Amino acid sequence: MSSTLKNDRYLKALLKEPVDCTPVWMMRQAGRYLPEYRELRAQAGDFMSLCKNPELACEVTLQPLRRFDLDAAILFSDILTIPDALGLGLYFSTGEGPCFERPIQNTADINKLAVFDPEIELGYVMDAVRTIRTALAGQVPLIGFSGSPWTLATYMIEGGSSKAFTKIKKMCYSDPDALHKLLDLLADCVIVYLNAQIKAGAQSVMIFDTWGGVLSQSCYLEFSLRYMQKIVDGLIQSHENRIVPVTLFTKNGGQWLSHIAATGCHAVGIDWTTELDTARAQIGSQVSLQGNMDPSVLYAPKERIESEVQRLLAQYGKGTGHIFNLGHGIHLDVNPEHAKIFIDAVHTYSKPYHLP
Ligand code: 1CP
Repeated sequence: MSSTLKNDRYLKALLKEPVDCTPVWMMRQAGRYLPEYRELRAQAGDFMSLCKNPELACEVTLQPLRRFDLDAAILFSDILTIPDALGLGLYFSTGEGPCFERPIQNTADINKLAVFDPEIELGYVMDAVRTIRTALAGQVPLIGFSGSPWTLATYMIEGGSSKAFTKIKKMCYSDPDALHKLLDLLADCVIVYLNAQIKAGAQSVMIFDTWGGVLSQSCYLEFSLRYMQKIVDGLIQSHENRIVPVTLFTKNGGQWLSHIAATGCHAVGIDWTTELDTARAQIGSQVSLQGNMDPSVLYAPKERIESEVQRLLAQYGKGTGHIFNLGHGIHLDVNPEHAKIFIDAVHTYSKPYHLP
């Protein structure tokens, strides 16, 4: 596999090496806001059929790169492949989001779980990574990803998406030992899963802790960050003669930045509720920052999108160490033309910030 990259801005910024302009990609950049995605998804039938077919997963990964000047590709898959591989029976019912046939209901259910072989149980993900890497032909780096143990556990215990997280939060206080057992196993699963993605060709990895921000500080440290720390410690550090940078993103985790940076990750994702200058002052000497434009800005007219990009670039200030992104996934009803305006604006207006 060739490791020559035509555009390595994203990897360089993650490692705080100088770049010519600020790299940019968008969380959920492949997906339902793109008409070409909706067309392919209608043909495939359902979302998991897209994920389980490496050629289709590759096609969907590349769709946004054909439209926009993105600096990274992200594997098209989902965080819930892990619970599926653990035997919970994932399905997506129309309009309801993810569901499990067999959610975790008691300690006995947790005791039955065992770490899988990712090349077997999640072989379709590794095939997708290999197919995408070949198809990218060094155009931009490929990001692999996983959910954090806490975020995966919320889906496994609540049985799907949740707003109040009552079952798992009850467990934090009524049966913490059982929850720790589950989170520890999930951390082991994430380690083997991400290491397999790295060996298959992922050049950087990101951990999505979408629901860590619903916890109190002490519960966050005990039930979420502790297991992300275990993962950071267990990941392959370099592959193909390159460091494999790790990004941790706890949505609504702005009050815990110094704890997150202390894990030894390379970059910390921030959402729009945290200011880039505050975050840089706090942890910018240790890690790079990814973020943080409110995805709703993409509903605004061109001039407003451009002025918001300029404001955020000025807020980060001069030098490397910033990966521009949205603070969370792109909304389903955004006009793709607005995404293009956003991406081009980042490249155009960031150049002065990278002059020597
Ligand atoms: O076509 C469809 O109907 C499926 C919609 C969809 C898509 C496009 C789902 C279902 N997952 C995805 C892809 C996906 N999911 C990616 C692809 C790469 C990209 O372009 O970014 C990634 C990285 C994810 C990760 C993911 N899935 C997260 C973490 C990131 C985040 O957005 O916070 C979470 C929480 C999920 C769970 C999930 N997957 C899908 C749904 C509807 C949900 C539930 C979200 C919720 O509980 O609110």
